[in-house]
Amino acid sequence: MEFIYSWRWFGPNERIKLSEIRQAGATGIVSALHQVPVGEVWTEEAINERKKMIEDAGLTWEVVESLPVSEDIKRQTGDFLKHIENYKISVKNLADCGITTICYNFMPVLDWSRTNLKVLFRDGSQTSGFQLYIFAAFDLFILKRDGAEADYPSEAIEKAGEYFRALDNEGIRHLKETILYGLPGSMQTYSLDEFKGHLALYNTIDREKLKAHLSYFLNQVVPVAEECGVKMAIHPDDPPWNLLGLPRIVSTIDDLVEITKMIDSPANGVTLCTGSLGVGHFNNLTEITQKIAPYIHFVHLRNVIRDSGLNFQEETFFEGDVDMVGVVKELIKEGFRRQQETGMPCRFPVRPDHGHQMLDEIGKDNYPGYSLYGRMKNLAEIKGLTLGLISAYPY
Ligand code: DNO
Repeated sequence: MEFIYSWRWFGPNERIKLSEIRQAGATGIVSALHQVPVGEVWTEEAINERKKMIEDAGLTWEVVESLPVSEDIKRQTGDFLKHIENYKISVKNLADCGITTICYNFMPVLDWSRTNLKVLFRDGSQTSGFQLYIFAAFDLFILKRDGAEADYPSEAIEKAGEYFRALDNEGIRHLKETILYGLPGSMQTYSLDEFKGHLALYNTIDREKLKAHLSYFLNQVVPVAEECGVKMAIHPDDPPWNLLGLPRIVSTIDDLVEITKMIDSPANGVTLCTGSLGVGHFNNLTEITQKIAPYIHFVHLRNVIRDSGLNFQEETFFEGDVDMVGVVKELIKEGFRRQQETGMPCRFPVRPDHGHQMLDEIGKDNYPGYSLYGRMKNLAEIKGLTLGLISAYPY
């Protein structure tokens, strides 16, 4: 069994170039056509154009992250039927162009969320973090969401008040931007009013309803994916709990198991993201990996520290609450199991996820977390760990 050492590239407008990614040690690219509006078809022509760029640089493109699911599909409003039909066409087009795996998420409105995108790390590099009281300060005093008090423990509310009172206008603007920033995935930045409007559209959608919408989507799209040999891989929520009254349904082992049962198909799978799931103190990543192993089609590896008060910070690869060795061992066991079952080589696409901002990249512009050096370091650690553990198999 082997891993495809991959790297997320946002396309030709990104500062980090394919030639640098190749030197960083990746062979596979994970990319998306961010220029296509959500809900529209990815044409074969546009896919092939991106593919050619990647292959001309000596790399391969097998994984898409993400083929985005529109808000209409998540809410079942407006053009959702049209968007689902378009999604199916995009899946077919991607398959025809040689893509094997499609990562997507089902998080309403926001993709991943942080309260600080430039935490000064103990070694002088920068990382990102989430403090519940800071998030509460945004929710209670900037967004002023109805009923927000009920979502936070009283200590967090008290600390949020102190924190907010000490902020000047610049501090308020910065917090607002950090939370509403179009983080990669959604790529959308909202004004406060637009954001409120989007939240309001979920007023009548609770977890059960959102799950029903995901199930409907999967029952439409997965058969198409199965027929053309593509694997769908849902990305977990980051962080894995409800935010701002929005339901999140891909957060725990129970959620993941439930999703794999929404439609029984080899094409209905999961992206194992150790960071997103790992910030939940209730999630044990080794156990999760073991339990859902047959459904894992794509892997994001990064480490985090978290506490039971829903605070967390991104860590270096081996120093954190996620047992990377334990997780990778489970993946390798699964890889060998698949080989046994199918008689075919198993290749797991894996990528470093967010890296620290470090060395002379501090102050340079890139999507938060998507640094060159920090990810290069993580990729080297991933390679060493996986190759060592593969050679030590069986355990
Ligand atoms: C953050 C990423 C997410 C992820 C999407 C997948 O860095 O892990 O933005 O790409 O949620 O759809």
